[in-house]
Amino acid sequence: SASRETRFAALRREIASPSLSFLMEAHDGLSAKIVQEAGFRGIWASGLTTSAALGLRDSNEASWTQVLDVLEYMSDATTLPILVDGDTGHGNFNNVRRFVRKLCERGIAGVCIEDKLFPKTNSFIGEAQPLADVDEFCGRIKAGKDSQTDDDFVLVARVEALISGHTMEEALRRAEAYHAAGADAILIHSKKSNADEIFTFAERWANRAPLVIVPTMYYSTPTDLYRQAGISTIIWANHLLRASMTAMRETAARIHEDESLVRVEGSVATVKDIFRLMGNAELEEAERRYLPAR
Ligand code: SPV
Ligand code: MG
Repeated sequence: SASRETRFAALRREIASPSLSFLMEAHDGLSAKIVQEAGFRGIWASGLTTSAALGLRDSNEASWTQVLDVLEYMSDATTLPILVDGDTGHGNFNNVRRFVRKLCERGIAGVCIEDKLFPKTNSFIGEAQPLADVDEFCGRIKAGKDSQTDDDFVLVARVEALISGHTMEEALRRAEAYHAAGADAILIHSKKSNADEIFTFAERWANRAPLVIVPTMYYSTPTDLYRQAGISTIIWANHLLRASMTAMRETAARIHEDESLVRVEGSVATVKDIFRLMGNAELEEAERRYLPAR
């Protein structure tokens, strides 16, 4: 039954199914709960926003075990499958192996690794970032797949060729190599302000494996066009962190200026809402069951 489907199987189904799926960014337990409450069926644990929520840059400043700790809070906070942004895999094939084993232990349903070098730099910074050697990156993919302890664990290989200024041919060559190495899906990334190169890639890729996209920079393209192009999964990659930055800034500025809470009270979540979202009702029930009656 659906209630017994593992999170690994749920993510695999989202990515493998012919219908368009959506993963919404979260970066901690609270935002993970909000993604589930909104009705999404999966979470993108973004490296950019998980880092930023810790006050760090998207440059592997958080160690991989610190990322794992955040993922555990996110996983405990929801029943949704999580695709984690594994950056470059935190090193070579051997680091990928250990990372994948630890993800599987904690019920994290999948990982995306990108074909760059450790320490990574965010794709939207600078030009012509160096790419990993294709064969070396294929080793990372194989090592990751050989290390998964659940058959449904999903490994997405992310192609940075277009971002780094390489040709469409190079992007396709890399995607084909990563697919042959065992990747379950290909994330083709672009930083153009329109989706032209995404559509060209999708057409030439012709569904050899599911395609995942991240329309952060080409945000104005209508979603139905991705459906028609046969895209598997869209990642809304950073918008809860960005929304919270705006809300926190406005609220902090208003309180600072007014030396009063009067103007913010009506526009912030209530304290009761916090109790509800964190499941305080369950604790009260458990107290009745487990604490001696008074
Ligand atoms: C992230 O959310 O960390 C990503 C997507 O990797 S991007 O910022 O577009 O590289
Ligand atoms: Mg990232």
